[in-house]
Amino acid sequence: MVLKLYARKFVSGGTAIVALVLAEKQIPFELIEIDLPTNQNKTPEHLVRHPFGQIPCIDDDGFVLYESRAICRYLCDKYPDQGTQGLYPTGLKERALVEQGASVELTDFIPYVLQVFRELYLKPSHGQQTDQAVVDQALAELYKKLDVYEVILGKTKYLAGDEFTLADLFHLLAAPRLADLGVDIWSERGPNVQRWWKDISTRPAWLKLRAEGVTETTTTN
Ligand SMILES: N[C@@H](CCC(=O)N[C@@H](CS)C(=O)NCC(=O)O)C(=O)O
Repeated sequence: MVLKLYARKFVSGGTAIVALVLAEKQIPFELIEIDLPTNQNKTPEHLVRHPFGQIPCIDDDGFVLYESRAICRYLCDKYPDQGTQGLYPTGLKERALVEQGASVELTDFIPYVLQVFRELYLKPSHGQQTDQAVVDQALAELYKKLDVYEVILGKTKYLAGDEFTLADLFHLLAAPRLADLGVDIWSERGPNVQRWWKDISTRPAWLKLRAEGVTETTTTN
């Protein structure tokens, strides 16, 4: 049975990275659209799939999984020999380096992006006022972290070595949100960070996804 992706067509957040792994790995899937504005993510039926009432989640022939980064890892492990290779290497040290980079994304990168997103998007859309001081502080902290990325990326092409891996790919989760808010965190960063960001954010599969939205493919090409 073809894998079911419960998500939105709109490329954003966790859906963005899961859809990108599906595209990079050329995995057929059916898109079951969950509409957030009408709270389809909070129905009893969806809460069985995702107890936090969120998207994305998958149903792979009865195996249900939520949390976008966990889904990406699962898909890479399940389909090692198709599509883009090396996203989640199996060698002990290679994988440890990917997990190191993935932890950095989760603890040193995305929390600051989410603070900015909360202030500039979520609060205004709930009638609350943006606290510009919080935005400025979050961006200042983020830039200090990206200065460290600059050092790392001066030594290797990507975060976990010289191959594109999930450690890099997970950073794309933030990209649509920042772009939609008109927040450019990249262009004044160091040359290595700029080179890396340009490289990962212009991958053909990512550009196609951004242009077309999440588009299911139920057969292998
Ligand atoms: N940590 C989760 C976050 C999922 C998440 O925040 N999903 C958002 C959409 S991008 C959502 O479902 N929001 C609705 C809600 O939380 O009620 C993941 O990476 O999958």
